[in-house]
Amino acid sequence: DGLEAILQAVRRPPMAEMEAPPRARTVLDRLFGPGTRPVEAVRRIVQSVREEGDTAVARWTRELDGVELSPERLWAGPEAMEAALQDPAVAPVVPALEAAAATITAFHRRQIAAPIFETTAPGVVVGWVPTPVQRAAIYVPAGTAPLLSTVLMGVIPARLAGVAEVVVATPPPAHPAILAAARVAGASRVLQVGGAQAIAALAYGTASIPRVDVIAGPGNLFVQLAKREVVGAVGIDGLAGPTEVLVLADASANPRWVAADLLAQAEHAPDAAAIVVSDAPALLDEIDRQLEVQLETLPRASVAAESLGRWGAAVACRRLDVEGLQLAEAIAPEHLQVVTADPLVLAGKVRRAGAVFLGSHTPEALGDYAAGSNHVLPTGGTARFASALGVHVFTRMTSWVHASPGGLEQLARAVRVLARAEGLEAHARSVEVRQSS
Ligand code: HSO
Ligand code: ZN
Repeated sequence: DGLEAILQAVRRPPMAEMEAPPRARTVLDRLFGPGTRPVEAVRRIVQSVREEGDTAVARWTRELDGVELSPERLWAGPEAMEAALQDPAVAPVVPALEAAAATITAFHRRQIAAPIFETTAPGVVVGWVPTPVQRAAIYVPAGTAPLLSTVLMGVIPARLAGVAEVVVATPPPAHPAILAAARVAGASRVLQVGGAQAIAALAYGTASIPRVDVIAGPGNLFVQLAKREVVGAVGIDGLAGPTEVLVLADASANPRWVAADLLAQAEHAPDAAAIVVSDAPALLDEIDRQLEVQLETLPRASVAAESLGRWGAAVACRRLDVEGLQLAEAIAPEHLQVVTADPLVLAGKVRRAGAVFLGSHTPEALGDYAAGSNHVLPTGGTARFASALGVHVFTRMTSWVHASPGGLEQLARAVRVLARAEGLEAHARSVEVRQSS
């Protein structure tokens, strides 16, 4: 029916089947042979970095980024980060970075998990104790624009988790604004390596790049495929696909504002998706007109227009709380904006969305930068099971168990019986040997 047709239209192919964009296509053909798929190219890059370490990292950086890595340029340390804060092109942005860092810190601080302890039987205490990972890497794509805000979204939760060393990885040369943001967020240092080679080096370690425990952050198809390749050797936050917004709007919505929100999503990339659903057909018509008007003066109009043409949709429905909600649940969008007279009513029924933005004065852009919530969110329907980036991604939970002599007695019978039922006699005896009688 209608729902299925819409889902077909908005569902992107699985990552492993995705084609490289035209520019990357030429490079892949040259380096790996004609017709090589991204997934295969990434596998080869990851494997070579695993086997050859720094040599392979330097080779892929030369081939793919056209940059000659030298040992002194590989890392940007505290002095380089500090110097970037004074860069005349960056300094005007620093107060805004600090303001955003403050709200992100205030919110993410609340995510720090408290340990729990439970007496499960007399004399037996079991704990669940949060423990930060030792080293984490935040990947920050360079692409068309340096994503300063992404530095904050990754580094701040890692620092709050208590991670001892937080590195930012970004393609060389790191933009000074990225270095400045890394400093504001409290990163330890910046690795000037990008792409699949960066992910492989961070996952397995090389002579000059220490292996990390968790890699988080967005990145292009190659970066995500590399994360998929190394997961297990290292923890990852998730696999980020193209960004999306679904707007549920009723007749009370301002068409100019909704159009502006759709364009804010569409300007990210040609494969970004911006969809609006409304029970007011007149609103959809007006949004359409507004899109045309606003596109005319948008610097990234060609990107936004391509995105809207390929993945944009305006859907009329009878009832937002029935069909609209159904569509939201089926898509499980990264961002959901509820622009209705009473947004809490609808938002309260949504179970599958990366982030929900309530009401007409809450454009997604607030959450992208400065509200304090995280903008690294589950995409491509993964909000069915995944959550926003947060302190939990950098935190492991360790179980603690303590028994007193009486506690051991309490559990002894059950352990002996179960151990012998499993044919594991040594397990049973390890309890028995401690029993007094
Ligand atoms: N909307 C993007 C995040 C972002 N927007 C960064 C601007 N800069 C994905 O959630
Ligand atoms: Zn955005």
